[in-house]
Amino acid sequence: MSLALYGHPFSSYTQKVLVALYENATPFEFRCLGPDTPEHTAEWLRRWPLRKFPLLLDGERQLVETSVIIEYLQLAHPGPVRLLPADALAALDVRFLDRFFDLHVMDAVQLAVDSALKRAPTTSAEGRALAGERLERSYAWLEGHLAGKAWGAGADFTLADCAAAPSLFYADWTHPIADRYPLLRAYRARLLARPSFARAVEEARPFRPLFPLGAPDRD
Ligand SMILES: N[C@@H](CCC(=O)N[C@@H](CS)C(=O)NCC(=O)O)C(=O)O
Repeated sequence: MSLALYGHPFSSYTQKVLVALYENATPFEFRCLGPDTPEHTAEWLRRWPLRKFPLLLDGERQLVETSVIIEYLQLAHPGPVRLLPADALAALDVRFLDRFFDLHVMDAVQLAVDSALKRAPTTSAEGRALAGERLERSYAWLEGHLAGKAWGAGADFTLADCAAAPSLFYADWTHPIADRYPLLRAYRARLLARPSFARAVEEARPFRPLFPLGAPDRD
């Protein structure tokens, strides 16, 4: 069955799935949710009225929630890069880190972004300050966690890194990762150099003016 992904190149959660697809050179059609292709938006909303993207279509099977989508890709379209380890306990560590990046990094970024867009009950300044406090706690924990690791969960690139790449990318734009976190800064740089994520970042570059907090002139 052919795969189709509904999403947007600048969206962090779309990028999380794009990284998984690019890692294994999995063929798929990208259906961009934008003003030029209203038919994709209509189909996405028909299929997922909860209005969250990305959404993956595999024939008539549809999947939402990026962690589930990537688990599905590992099961139904596996490639040379195993995104979930075969060992069940090692896979649990990977799932934990995936949750960490979504809940303790990306959610904080989202709070700052939503506040800036007036989609949250906090002012832009309050949202950014709260996000900064949360991100500081996450950065400190990650700095300790990353000691001795090449990738988020150890020696291999996994689902955890698919989640880490866009979340740390945008987190650093929201609340810069300070010099006191050298391992975390180096990990973010390694993620940016990984061809799968480098490609996603390039494809999203034209949309940088959309970042409501102002995109810095780097990366
Ligand atoms: N937990 C969801 C989060 C998806 C999500 O929040 N996607 C954002 C785009 S990056 C979205 O749909 N935003 C639209 C909105 O919240 O209205 C997942 O992992 O797929």
